[in-house]
Amino acid sequence: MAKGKLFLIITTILLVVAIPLTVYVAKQQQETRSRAGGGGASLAVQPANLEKIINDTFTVDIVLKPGGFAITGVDITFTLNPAITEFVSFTSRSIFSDELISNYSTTTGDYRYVAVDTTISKITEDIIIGTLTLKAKAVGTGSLIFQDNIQIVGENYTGAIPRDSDIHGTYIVSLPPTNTPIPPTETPTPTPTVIPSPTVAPIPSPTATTIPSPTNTPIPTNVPPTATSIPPTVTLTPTPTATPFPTSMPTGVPTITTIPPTETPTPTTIAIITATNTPPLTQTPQPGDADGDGITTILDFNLWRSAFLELTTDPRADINNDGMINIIDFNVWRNAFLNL
Ligand SMILES: [Ca+2]
Ligand SMILES: [Ca+2]
Repeated sequence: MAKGKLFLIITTILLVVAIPLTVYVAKQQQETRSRAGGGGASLAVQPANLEKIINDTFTVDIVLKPGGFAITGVDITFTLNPAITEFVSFTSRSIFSDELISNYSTTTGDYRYVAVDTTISKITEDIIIGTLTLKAKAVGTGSLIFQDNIQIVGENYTGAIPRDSDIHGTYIVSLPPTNTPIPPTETPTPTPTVIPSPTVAPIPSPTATTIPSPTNTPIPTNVPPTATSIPPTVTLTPTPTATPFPTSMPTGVPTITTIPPTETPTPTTIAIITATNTPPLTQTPQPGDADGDGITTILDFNLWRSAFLELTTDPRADINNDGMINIIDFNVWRNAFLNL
């Protein structure tokens, strides 16, 4: 009986421990699976929200989140609000072997960063691409927006990798706290002396001078001097004589209004000519366009890379059609992509 009881107790203990353990392990496996097959790659700016004082210089990191993919190239554009935050610099962390474009446009506030990796390495973990230095330029809300035309390419994936939602940045710039000038005023001796002097000075001097002078003028209204002051105003009657000029003006106006109507037909004809010119321009073939979608992008690079590393046997990777897939094809693509 004692042995049976002991067996029962041990079995119960084992069950109590085993059930939660099994649930825990199952949950962990599920989480790992969901991470691996995540929504897609995305970008984030860190920190995403900051409050800054005007003229402050600060840095934010641009982070690439592969989301379960093996990243081999990025074509990123993010837009700043140049009226609020001034671009100072972008320091790349050189995580890709080839940085093709790293450029800021002061006119649009766009920063474009294009980098590919021509080696066998690829990015599978969240990583900082570079650090952006900004300066709080004016009071308001600045922003850092990742653009929709961003392309991310990766190993074993044809075309652009699906995108998960990006984390954009918001930077609030305000004036230095008005409390700073107040502290000095709090110092006992100087403040009291400053306050009384301005308050006394403005009130007596202007009020005294203004009040007497008008009050004096109304009183002598009966006195001839006031009458003499009216004549000067009468001398202004020459101004009405100026009215003849306006009358001549209108006569000039009608002649002008007739000219515009005759010119308006001409623009309409120009518009038709430009429309007819547009179709033939679209017929130019694109060098470096390995996938044949009409544009040279990092997707073409990725197609070449996969075949070059013998991960695929896509004949389209032979960009210059010489029967070989080698770095010459990469160079053709690169020259075309960079318009060299
Ligand atoms: Ca293409
Ligand atoms: Ca070739």
